[in-house]
Amino acid sequence: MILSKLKLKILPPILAATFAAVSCATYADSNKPIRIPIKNWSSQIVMAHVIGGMFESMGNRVEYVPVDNQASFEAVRAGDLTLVHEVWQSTMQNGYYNAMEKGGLIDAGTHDVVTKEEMGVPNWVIEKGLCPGLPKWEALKDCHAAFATPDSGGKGRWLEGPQSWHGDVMPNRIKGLGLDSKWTVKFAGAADALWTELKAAEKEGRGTVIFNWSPNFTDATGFTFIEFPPYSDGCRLADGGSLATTGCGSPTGWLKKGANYKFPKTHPQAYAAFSKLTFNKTNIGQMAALVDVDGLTHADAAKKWLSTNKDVWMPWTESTLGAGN
Ligand code: TMO
Repeated sequence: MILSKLKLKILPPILAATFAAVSCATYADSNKPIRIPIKNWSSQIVMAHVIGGMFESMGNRVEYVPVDNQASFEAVRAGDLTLVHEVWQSTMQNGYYNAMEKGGLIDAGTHDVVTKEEMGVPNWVIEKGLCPGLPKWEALKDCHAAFATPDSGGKGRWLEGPQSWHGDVMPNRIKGLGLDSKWTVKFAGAADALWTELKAAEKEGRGTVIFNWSPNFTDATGFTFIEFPPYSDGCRLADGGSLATTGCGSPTGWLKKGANYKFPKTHPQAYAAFSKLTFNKTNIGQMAALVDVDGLTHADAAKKWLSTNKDVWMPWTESTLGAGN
């Protein structure tokens, strides 16, 4: 049914309102599910369900898709995933920008936070004097014995995250710093193993060095990143660096979102909300803590976060509903 402009002018108000709603439907989201990645650290998984819950509140359908972190950017490019919502600059910018350059992945904005992914110690390790001189890295030259574990062959142990997170960055770091005769790197099977190690080391009163990141729940519990030589572009072996430079620390960085280039067309309302949303350090720390401190499942943590933070997220979904009128 096509009404001429003339007829539209004389429509009774109620019919005009109906007509406006119909024309608004032109801008409605597709009922195809929005495909959201599930990775292997808590804030990412909770945030996936938070964003999915926001989309559902707008009438959209969502699907959660378990993916390998580094493969996820290519999957967004190819359209197998609709979006990525936690792109950490220091470990993921290569995959993100490669997918953008090939075409198919678009920048969907930046969270309101500064990120860091680095080796460090719980504050009580410093308070107990287990490695005098921390957080400066040079302190590691003399204190390795207090950080030995049954699997470390007498060396101090760094417990890295799963190898799929950063490959050989930390083993190369130890070599670059000339610490490989005193320290060794072990990879955790999953993020949970890092938090188990924090609890076990505290109980046993032994030193521990683990990989960690911020924002995370440990921002509130007390964790200190070790200060390594400053990062510079290309310092890491994988980026063309040498043994002389690969001792560099991790850079601070941004936390970005990305989407398949079709998302704004297939789901204009959901895309508008997704591009507007930006979580801060408190929001992200809470999402992790609901699981890693309070013991909720990821899905329940997201429900709880959504119900207690309506003032944070509703402006992003409400301001898009009715857009296009
Ligand atoms: C990718 N991560 C935030 C776990 O370092």
